[in-house]
Amino acid sequence: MTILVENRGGYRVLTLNRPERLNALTVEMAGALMEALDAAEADPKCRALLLTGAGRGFCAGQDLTAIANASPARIGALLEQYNPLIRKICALPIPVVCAVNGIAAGAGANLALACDIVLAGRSAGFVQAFAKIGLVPDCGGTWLLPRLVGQARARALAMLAEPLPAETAAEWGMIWRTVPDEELIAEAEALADRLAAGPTAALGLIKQALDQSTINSLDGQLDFERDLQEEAAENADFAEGLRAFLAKRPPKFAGGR
Ligand code: LHQ
Repeated sequence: MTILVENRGGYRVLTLNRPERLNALTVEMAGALMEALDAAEADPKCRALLLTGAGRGFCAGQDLTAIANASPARIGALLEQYNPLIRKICALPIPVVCAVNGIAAGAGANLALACDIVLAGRSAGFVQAFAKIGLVPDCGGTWLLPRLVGQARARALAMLAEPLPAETAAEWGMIWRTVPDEELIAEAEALADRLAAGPTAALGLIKQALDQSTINSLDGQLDFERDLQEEAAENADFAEGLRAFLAKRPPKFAGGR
């Protein structure tokens, strides 16, 4: 199985599982990941996701052995398999944590960056490997990178295709933070668990608001926030949050979407 799915009550762990190839992506794997994302979305009990990789790497991007003789049209067509994954992760109404357990290269780097909160082991790294083989960053890299780290750093990362240590990625604001390698999975699980106990509908609306901010004017965004706030306030978790605050106790969010 190229994607492992583990149900942990409130959240699910999805593990890219081709460790002998540093979890390089294939069409079959993209299909399995898409199925797992769809299943998570359809299950109201699944309130967060954790994405990670098996073995010493997170994901080495497209499996290059699988495209050795591919025509340019086939290369383009392959992205029709990968793009829906990025769209789906960004549009999922639940938070997605990524635990980058080793090198994240090419499409693998951008798959990680599409997640909501990215943790990385201290020895992990990110490489926009595309230019090394004469390709262009894909899977949202040219959109995500300049927004995360600014144009100057995005251009150098994309054109030089040099590995960026996870620590630097965190300093630059490309990811949330690094943790010692041996603590990565426990930290990521604790984070997913915490998010899964959160006000799920509001967390989904927060994703929407931040995404929309990239295309809205301040004026438009203020209106959008007002509408989302009304929607959040209609959810029982808002009433519970208020009650808990006033009673000076921790909230117990039901997480209805
Ligand atoms: C791999 C791969 C790999 C196959 C390591 N494929 N075997 C493009 C085209 C079309 C549509 C879709 O999207 C894309 C987007 C892309 O993602 S293009 C970019 C593809 N990725 C790369 O160019 C990265 C290639 N890999 C590397 O540069 C290195 O392997 C990195 C820096 C990731 C890791 O280096 P090391 O830690 O030194 O490991 P390694 O190179 O020894 O790799 C371990 C094994 O995994 C090795 O196999 P072997 O049989 O020798 O043990 C590699 O051949 C294999 N592997 N990446 N992408």
